[in-house]
Order: sequence, then structure tokens, then C-alpha cells
Amino acid sequence: MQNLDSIVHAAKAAFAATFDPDALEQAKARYLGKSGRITVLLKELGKLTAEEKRKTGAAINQAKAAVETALAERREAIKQAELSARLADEALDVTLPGRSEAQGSLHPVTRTLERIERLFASIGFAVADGPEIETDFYNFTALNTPEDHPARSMHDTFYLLDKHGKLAEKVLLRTHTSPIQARYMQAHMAKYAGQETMPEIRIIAPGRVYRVDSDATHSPMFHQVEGLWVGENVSFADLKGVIADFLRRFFETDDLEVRFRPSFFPFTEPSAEIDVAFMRGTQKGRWLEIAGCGMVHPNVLKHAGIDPEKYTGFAFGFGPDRLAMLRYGVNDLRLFFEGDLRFLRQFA
Ligand code: 2NM
Repeated sequence: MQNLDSIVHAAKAAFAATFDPDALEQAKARYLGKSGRITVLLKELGKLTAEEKRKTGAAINQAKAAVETALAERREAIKQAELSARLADEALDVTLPGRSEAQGSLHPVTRTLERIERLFASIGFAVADGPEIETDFYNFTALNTPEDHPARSMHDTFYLLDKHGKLAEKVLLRTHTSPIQARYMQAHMAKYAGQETMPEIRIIAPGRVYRVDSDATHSPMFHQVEGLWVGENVSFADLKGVIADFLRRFFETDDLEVRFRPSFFPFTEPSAEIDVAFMRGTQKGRWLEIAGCGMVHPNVLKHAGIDPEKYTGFAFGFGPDRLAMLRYGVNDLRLFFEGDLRFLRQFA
């Protein structure tokens, strides 16, 4: 039947012109739907004689089957096309080299600080902290430093300006980490006020400090680790033992000598410089000045509210930058603070 062939042909063309399931279903309705062209023909069969009905009916059913096959094929083709499009869209080029994360590492001075903290923690020292912007009181007065001491001059210390650009009233960048200890002792006494005895104070105070100074061995910002042990009967002998033991553990050798050389600090009495000499075989290397120390001055204890007749203490101060230079064999302090990755990566 000429008419049926053209309907099948038209249906195939209509299906082929659709590219998504919705459009295809709409095209299907025009041929197989309730008033679709094939459906209408089937409905009209009722008007025919039995003989014609059989012949025409068979032909229409054949055409209907052909349209249904074309429909199923187009459905599958659209499904495949959508899948291919999605796969192409989500494609990953697994042959591309990966993007690696930049790997950070600890600064050599940070590593040294952590090493010092760990060693002192092992003998019962807690780590204390405090502000880098200090008052004249905690940085100098509480530490028995007289008004006319050269460290108090603008030549040696960074003072802060107020909002009018004028010199702020006695506010400065701390020149040592001792104010941490002055604050700690004061807070400790406030905590145990009114009690017969106080627990021992055993702390180290690591941090950045600032002085007007800059050359191959001095940076305007550098680090300190100070230590403090206050209690009953704490003696200079205890100080010597703690320091000598620390140095041997820090440098991982018993082949070093430690020397205490009399010195002066306003906040300790007596005071000493600590020197070390590393043994090179049977030869002793030259003495290196490595720290300062002493018995805490009675005035410093009094400022914190501690009775110097009842308690004594020792304190010491190390330069971890210098310890890092010795441990890693670095000869210019400034290398630590220039941020040159070629230098820093060597410690990763
Ligand atoms: C040093 C040398 C000697 C020291 C003293 C104190 C405090 F707060 F207890 F008074 N802290 N640190 C001290 C003593 C620091 O550094 C070279």
C-alpha cells in the first residue's frame, strides 16, 4: 500500500530528526498515539468487509511494527549519544602528570626551639609565653634594670610611637624574654597568695626579641630561650648541673666542656657567662660563649611578690639562633631571616 509505505517513511524521518527523548516521544505520538496516523488507520478497519479487513489489517500491522522498530532504534541511538556526550564531558586525561602539593618544612630555628623545649620538658620545665610588645615595667623595672641603664636608651631599644606619631609612654618591643618570667612569677604568686608555701616554678620562655643591632652576627629580631627555676634551696650547683646536662643532650655528645665565667646582669647575682668547648679527639676546641645565667636577684623576686629569704632561683638565657648555627654549621646569622628557599630547603 503506497500510503502505508509513505507513512512509515515519514515516521522514520521524523524520528531521525529528534535528538532527545522528549522530542522523540512527541514524534511517536503523531504516528502511534491516540489519534496518530497508524492508530487512525486501524480504527477505520471497522468500516471494511471481513476479506478487506484481513488484508489491510495485516498490512497496517506490518507498518505499525516497522514504525515501532524504528522508534526503538532511535530511542537506543539517543540513549547512546547522551551517554557518549556525558563520557566525553567527564573524561579525565589520566596520562596528565599530577599536580603535587608544595611541601613545607620547619624553619631551622623553629626546629632548634622545639628541640630545646623537648629537652627541658623532660626534666619538668613548662613552656611559658608572653607579649612581644611590652611595658617598660616588665621589660626593665621588674628585672632590676636601673633608669639610666644603656639598654633603656632609644639607641638600643625599639620604642613604639603613639597614634600622634609621638613616642608612646614606655611601650617597647621586648629586648629579652625575661618579662615572660617576671609576669609568670607574679601570676604564680597571685595564684598561691595566702598559702604557706608555693609550688616550684620551673619554666622556659622561648620567643622573638628585638634590639637596635644589625650585622653578620646580630639581627634586629632574634630569638631567646630563657629558663627559670625558683623554689626552696635552689642553688648555683643545680644551675650548673641543669645547663651541663642540657648542652650534652642538645649537641648529642659527652665530649664537650662547660665553663662558668663570672659576669654581670642586673637581674641576677651572682651572674655568669656559659662557655662550651667541643673536644676534637684529644684536642680541646676554642671556648664559645653560648649563654648567660645567674641566681635570680632578690629585687626581681620581690617585684613578683616572692620572699627572697624563703625562696631562691636560677635563670639562664640562650640564643637559639646561635645554637642552630653551631648545630647546623651556619656561619652567617642573617641567612636564617632572609627567607631564601635554597638555604631553607637544606633543613627540610
Ligand atoms: C640571661 C642571663 C641571666 C634571666 C633572668 C630572668 C628572670 F626573669 F628570672 F629574672 N630571666 N632570665 C637571665 C639571667 C637571662 O640571658 C642571657
